[in-house]
Amino acid sequence: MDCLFCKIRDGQIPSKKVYEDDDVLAFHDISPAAPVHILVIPKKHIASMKDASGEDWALIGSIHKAAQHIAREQGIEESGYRLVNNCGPDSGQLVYHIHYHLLGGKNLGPLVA
Ligand code: D5M
Repeated sequence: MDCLFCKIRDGQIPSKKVYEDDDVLAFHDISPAAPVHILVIPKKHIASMKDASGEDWALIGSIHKAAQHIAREQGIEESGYRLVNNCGPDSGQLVYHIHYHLLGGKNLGPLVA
């Protein structure tokens, strides 16, 4: 399977890791849209949110838990942050391995300008 984030998970492509546990990995986005821009992914390959089912929902919870932890470590817990998942073409999803964008470190403004 030719998946960019599986290759990052497997260390075949370098990344700046900020968090890892048995189920979840997080690393800096290569093209940051905010002072803090971290991608939080399940280690399991799930292409998109529309493909999640069954035991995957526990993984989604683990991603949110990891994001809370990372936000605290990054010092953006009090100022606030945004946790975004893109699903499918209209969302602009580019990498088909579920990921959440953790964005913060500035006032992000309204979601849709
Ligand atoms: O977001 C996919 C995100 O993945 C986008 O913000 C760029 C990021 N990206 C692409 N390649 C890399 C590497 N190699 N390291 C880190 N981040 C990367 P989407 O929601 O699919 O549009």
